Amino acid sequence: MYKETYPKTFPKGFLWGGATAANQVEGAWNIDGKGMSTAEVVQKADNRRQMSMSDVTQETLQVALADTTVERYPKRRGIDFYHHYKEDIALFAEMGFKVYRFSIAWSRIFPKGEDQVPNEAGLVFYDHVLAELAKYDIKPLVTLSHYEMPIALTQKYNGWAGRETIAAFNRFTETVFNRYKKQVPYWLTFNEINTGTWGFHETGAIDKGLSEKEQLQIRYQALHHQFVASAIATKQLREIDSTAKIGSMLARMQTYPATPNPKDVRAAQLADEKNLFFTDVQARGEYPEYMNRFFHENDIVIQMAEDDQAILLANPVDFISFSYYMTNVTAHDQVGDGAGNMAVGGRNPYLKESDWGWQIDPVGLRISLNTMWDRYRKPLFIVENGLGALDKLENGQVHDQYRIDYLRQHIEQMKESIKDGVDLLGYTMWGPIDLISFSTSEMSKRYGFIYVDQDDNGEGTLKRIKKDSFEWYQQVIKTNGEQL
Ligand code: BGP
Repeated sequence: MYKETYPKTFPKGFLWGGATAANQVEGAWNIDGKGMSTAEVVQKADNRRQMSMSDVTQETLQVALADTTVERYPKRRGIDFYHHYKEDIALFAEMGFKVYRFSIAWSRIFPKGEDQVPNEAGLVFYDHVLAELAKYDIKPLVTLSHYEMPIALTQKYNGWAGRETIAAFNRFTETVFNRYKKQVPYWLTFNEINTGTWGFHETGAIDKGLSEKEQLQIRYQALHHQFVASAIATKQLREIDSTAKIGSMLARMQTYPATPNPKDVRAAQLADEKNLFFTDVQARGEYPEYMNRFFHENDIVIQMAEDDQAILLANPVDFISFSYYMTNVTAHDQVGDGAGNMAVGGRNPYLKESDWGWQIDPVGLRISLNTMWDRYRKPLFIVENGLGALDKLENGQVHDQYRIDYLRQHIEQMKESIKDGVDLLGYTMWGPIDLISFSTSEMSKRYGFIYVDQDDNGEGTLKRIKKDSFEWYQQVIKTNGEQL
């Protein structure tokens, strides 16, 4: 029997592709009826490599609302995918993509969050994107909320801190499920939902200046509202399009103990529990006891409506997706856990790091895959992974061997996990085309197989240029991961 099933490799139909988010590529922030989104009030910080996306205050919000400059707010500009989507999707098709992960900008469909009728022009844009993907037989994987929401909901309800936002979101989800049913086989509700513990970019709630305790209270309450909204969306999708699948999305960060001291091992376990808490709720349908204990010990009170728990329990996700960039190290006496800034965990002497200090750990991907498969027994989907680097364009070429090496090493580990028995649906590397960085709002932190001619000041022709890695990934897909 063992001989019949081994050696395993990537299954037939494995979904190879790439992932982007509306606010990092589309641009066209005030075109065709679009409203302003939370991502578009985040200023570019000068001369700062690491910038907190949770820096928005009432004051900076007022400045941003009145400001129409695009240079100061690069996510308003993106890489103008709004007008280049045909060209970009053709390039994805040329690489052989089986799947493309993108997000729908909620503020294109409901510009003010609670409009009487959806904005038809916004819906039409995604009709076109879907039609273009269908032309090449590329399956869409759509994120419903990727680090943005209509800013009007922040102004009215303090984003997800307000329970009213659940109804607004589920009107949006019902609208897009009805509009795009039978065209989208895979949906995700909230991108990297666990980063809601870091603040504004995920919760849309301004809590700058409050005490740490008050912030925790607001953030976990906002997250509870997202859990409920996600479960309601799951229910809606099952009624509207029973063949489509819906998943959760976690920024997976495995934490290692700094030493074999059992206290350090326990500290690492705790850090890991706090990471997996989110998928525990979304996959199992209930709050785990270790978090109830954490809330109790930290005086956090989650306000729940009467049937919230029943809604969660009745609507767990079909599959679990996650992003994977790095691992962390912790010790029982370490101050803080690095949350709020991905690059500030303990250092691991066995790992190299990227130019932005993200520790590169391919084996950690296998550990994460195996851990999550053991824990949930639901199909997994890697929906982000990649290397942000400072590429050099010379004579019209970018020689990015470092990117090829990074991706190859991670894909090798995926293969090992599949041999270990993990059910892996697919792999959408992050940023197949260069885009605006989430955490720094820079253009120069590049991930793509396709170079975009634009600098940090928004100067450039926006011309798309294939890097060396373009052909490499094309080969990977063509051979279904055999030729790495
Ligand atoms: C994830 C986000 C993406 C993305 C990626 C890389 O956390 O889901 O939106 O951008 O990280 O991060 P960065 O752009 O900060 O390098």
